[in-house]
Amino acid sequence: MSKLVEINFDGIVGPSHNYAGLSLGNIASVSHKGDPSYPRAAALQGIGKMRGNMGRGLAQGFLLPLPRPNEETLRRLAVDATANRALLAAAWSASSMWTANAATVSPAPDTADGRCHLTPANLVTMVHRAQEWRDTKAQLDIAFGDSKHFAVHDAVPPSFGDEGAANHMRFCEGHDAKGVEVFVYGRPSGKFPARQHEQASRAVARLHGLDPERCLFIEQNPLAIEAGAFHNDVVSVANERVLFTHEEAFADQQGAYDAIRDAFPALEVVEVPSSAVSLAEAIKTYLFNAQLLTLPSGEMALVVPEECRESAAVWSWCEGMLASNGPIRHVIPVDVRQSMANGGGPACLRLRVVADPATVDPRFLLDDAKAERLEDVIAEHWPEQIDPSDIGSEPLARSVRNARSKLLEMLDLRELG
Ligand code: SUG
Repeated sequence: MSKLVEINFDGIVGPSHNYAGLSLGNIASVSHKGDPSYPRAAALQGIGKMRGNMGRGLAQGFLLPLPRPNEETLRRLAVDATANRALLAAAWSASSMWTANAATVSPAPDTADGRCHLTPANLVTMVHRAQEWRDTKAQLDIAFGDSKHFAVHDAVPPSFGDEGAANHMRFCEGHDAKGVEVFVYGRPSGKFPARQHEQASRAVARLHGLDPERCLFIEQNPLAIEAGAFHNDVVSVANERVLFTHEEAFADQQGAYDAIRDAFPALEVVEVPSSAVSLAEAIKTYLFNAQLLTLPSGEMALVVPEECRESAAVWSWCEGMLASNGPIRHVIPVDVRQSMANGGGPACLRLRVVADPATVDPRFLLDDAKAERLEDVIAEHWPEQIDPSDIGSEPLARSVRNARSKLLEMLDLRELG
């Protein structure tokens, strides 16, 4: 008898983690452009977050950094010493750490063939992210290679931008029950790109064999995109029957609640009003880029970035929420500052997959002993600091490649070399 649980697959922060200002519309990425980065600390912060969730009794997996610098990108874009720094940095980016953009996942209870379906995101809007999906798929093919339980698709064609689970929410009574899947898309309107195209979301829903009565397509508020919410998961997050959202997340806020409630009557909305936390403050602190988790006790916890505790408005809203009788009973701050400075909070760093852990390749699952081994490899081989001028240097390229091969060796995943 298979036991479906939510497993969070966090991206291990790669050894080339750096701040290149590559993501127009992502305020943190643009404003930290050129800062020195600390890949070792970044990766250890990520492991710390995974350890925290494991310690709470939750299933934890991980995905690996992709090969960087990406020789194929350098070759296909003819990037040499005369090319601009941004193109060079794109080929070096460690952006696959944000696995909420790795794929969209529809758990087995939602799909026509009763398997869990995964579609890697094409990420076409940003050049540094568009190079990810084939290598991501290679990992998904292994981790979820049991075709009795999983189906891994190719990304949808590039004409329609797809950013994966960052724009996807699932409502259900329990993770193992039939769900209602909500796809949030954007429409181009102002100075920033809308990265999720409605037609990409619709294609993913068809590929996954979702019941049209149990999926919804909702437009993100263009004002949220303009304020820096380049993905829906910067302004809302769902878990089981709860939608935790900013008041200005959707183009038609009340219409969104009504549509979800029609399909899923048990919906509970926890809405943060703009009068308590402005859109700008929500985007700065990433209050909504939180992991909303059901603990083994049945209570829900919100794992937020430390930055939330430093904002008087956000923290007093959280305290007020905890004092009330709402469905979210715990708020847990975590330090993922290295990722945050590139616009990636706790929710960006994980891909949720509902599955029986026994059906997943165990090499991608974490336990305490493996977490310790990961920490050892990172402490020994990840660069301590990268300055922007180091990007492109041959000695750094060698050290980054070597760090990744040590990791693959330790995990017995050399086939991803
Ligand atoms: O795609 N940042 C990522 C952050 C992704 C966050 N993911 C979610 N919201 N789910 C992005 O914008 C910055 C890289 C740089 O500038 O060096 C970057 O790619």
